[in-house]
Amino acid sequence: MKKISVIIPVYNTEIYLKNSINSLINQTYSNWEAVVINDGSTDDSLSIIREYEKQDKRIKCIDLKGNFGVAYARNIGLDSATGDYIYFLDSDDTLDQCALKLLISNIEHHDVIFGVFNQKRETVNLTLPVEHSINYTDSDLMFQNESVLNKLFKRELIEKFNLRFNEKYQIYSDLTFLLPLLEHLKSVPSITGWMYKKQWRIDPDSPKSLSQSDDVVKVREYVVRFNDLSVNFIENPIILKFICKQFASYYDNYLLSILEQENIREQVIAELSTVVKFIDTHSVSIRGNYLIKKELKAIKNKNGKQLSILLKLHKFLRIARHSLKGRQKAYQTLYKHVLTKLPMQKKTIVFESFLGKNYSDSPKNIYEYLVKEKKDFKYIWIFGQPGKNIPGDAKQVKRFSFAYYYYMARAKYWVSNSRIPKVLNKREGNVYLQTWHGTPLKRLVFDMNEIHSANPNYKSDFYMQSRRWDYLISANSYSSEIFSRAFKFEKHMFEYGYPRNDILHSPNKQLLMEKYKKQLNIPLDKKVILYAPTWRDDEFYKPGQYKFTLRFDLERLQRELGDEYVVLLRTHYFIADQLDTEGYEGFVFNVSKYDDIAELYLISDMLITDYSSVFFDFANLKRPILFFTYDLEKYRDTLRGFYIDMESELPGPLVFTNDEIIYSIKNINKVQEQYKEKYDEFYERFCNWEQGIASKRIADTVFK
Ligand code: C2G
Repeated sequence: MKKISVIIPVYNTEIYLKNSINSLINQTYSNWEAVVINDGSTDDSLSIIREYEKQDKRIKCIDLKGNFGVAYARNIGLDSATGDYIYFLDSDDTLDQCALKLLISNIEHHDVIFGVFNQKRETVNLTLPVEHSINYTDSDLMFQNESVLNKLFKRELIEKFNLRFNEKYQIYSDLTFLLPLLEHLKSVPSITGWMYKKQWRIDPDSPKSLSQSDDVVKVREYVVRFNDLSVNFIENPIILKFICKQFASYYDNYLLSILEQENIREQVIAELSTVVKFIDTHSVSIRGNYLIKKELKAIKNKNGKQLSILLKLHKFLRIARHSLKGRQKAYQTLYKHVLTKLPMQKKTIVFESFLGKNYSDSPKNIYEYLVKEKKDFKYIWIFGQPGKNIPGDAKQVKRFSFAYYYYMARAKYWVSNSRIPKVLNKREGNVYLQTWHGTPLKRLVFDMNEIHSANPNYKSDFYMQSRRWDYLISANSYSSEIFSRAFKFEKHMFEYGYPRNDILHSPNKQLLMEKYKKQLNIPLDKKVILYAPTWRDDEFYKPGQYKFTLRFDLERLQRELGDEYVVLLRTHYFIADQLDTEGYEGFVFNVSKYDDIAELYLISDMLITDYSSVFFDFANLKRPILFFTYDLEKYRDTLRGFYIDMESELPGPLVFTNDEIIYSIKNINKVQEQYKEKYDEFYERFCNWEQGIASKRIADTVFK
């Protein structure tokens, strides 16, 4: 077995480093050594490396005692590597468990082999045998991304060409290592299959990576490097042509967007003009359309005015091309460039609850308060399926239709209980009331360590979307503290309880209960058990569509409890699976599609849930609650982690089997007695802000 030296430069990556090194330790190919170079980190990175060094003798730590840059750190790594092959890994990135095995078993007699990056930013989980294919490509492809990552080099090759990184450059040093190989390598094998996952540091917490450096600094270094290379290789037409072509794609992929920033445009033009002049005088023809050629000419002549006109035209064409990609893209383009530029409708409020799935939750109560008070506003409700029977004269609009984008763009007010899609940037003057949808039990966003959900960019997306919120509603002081931290929310928090719970304190409770029971055809002489579980982050078909398996033994429940009770089954709005209740008509009612769960609370004598926030709301009624937590360990220890101790702080017992459920229901009075004290404490802690007037207090403040 040949040995691979994996060179890992580290600078302040304590939050990613463990994942990165673990991904190496988990490799199916075991003959590797890691040379981990600490480049003067000021965080905890060094002690993390030292810890790994102690545990695994394949890991060697070199502490540079200062910050010398990634090029220097990698060179030091090369000097002390002893393997037959060299592989570079960045200390925030991770490898699929089969990465090294795939590379080494396919390199054969070649000097280099490379793999592709995981561009889609999805978590990879390859297992052997892996679906991959080997291509033998023109070596250009291996140089185009100008990166040494995910390439396995024979060490002999590195020695033969004395390959080193030029330490003059902070950001763009990789190409200086690779360039000497350009003429030597004719055809290089590459492997498809995502084996290297780049960490995108968009979370506000993460220290920025080198590629996220200041734009002007980046351009300046690029230009210096271009000039250096063009001088060094002036006699070498192949390399000259290559660096000119690279400049063209750098322009297209990066510089174009930089030049759109007016505040730095002049500086960037000044930097770039020498490069364009060079390309021109050496008459290298570079790829690019007519406009790009005109733009480069304007840059060469330092003609900022002309460049600005050309860039506008270019942008317009790009937008037009983008909007031709489908109806949604066209609407989004219109939203961004046209609809949000129309005058704002100062008296329009858009409401949405649970992503348009139903007419419910705090947005509903706030809306109904405004309607009842005959306030002078125009109301829009967003639904997946409009045509609902709702009070007032709100216009119902289909989510993602043209009208949706139109009203989202023009309305001054947005009221929503969950996130609004990323593409809908908030326009200036818009006021966004985020009602949120529950007191948290499960850890939220920035309090979560790892993300198991279908969207691996959950944290960064959430951060971006929540910056738009102007107001947030909190139902208790416990929530306020968590929301400020876990959402990084610093604006105004309303602390009057949840508008959605106003109904639970309504003086007309009794009348309403009868009305809703009748509407659902529930026999008035039967007691009602509501089962409302939550969703599981790791059980999904695709984002927003989760699986759920019912663990209730309906047959037994009916046999043992059917004379006295009926059961309402209510899945979470993320659940795509339909529950099969055939044969249990009259005993089981599937209310998963019922609009507002608060009305179900009202008619229920008892709640069974798991880790859903529903119990915080239901507790307002002071009725018994059971917790059917058959997967407690997984949920608590792997998926989310909880804010409160399920074993000691809940207002009801944890039950794990159908036996226990039936026993507890049959002895519900005893259960209530046992939990009386805990229930009172719980009520005091989580429900004592609720007075039934949250909708009024909030609406009167926000909508003027
Ligand atoms: N809900 C429902 N039916 C269920 C579960 C939940 O109608 N079976 C509604 C309730 O209004 C509940 C809300 O959706 O309060 C949120 O559901 P959770 O199960 O708590 O899960 P989640 O959507 O992840 O929100 O701070 C709250 C958390 O973010 C939880």
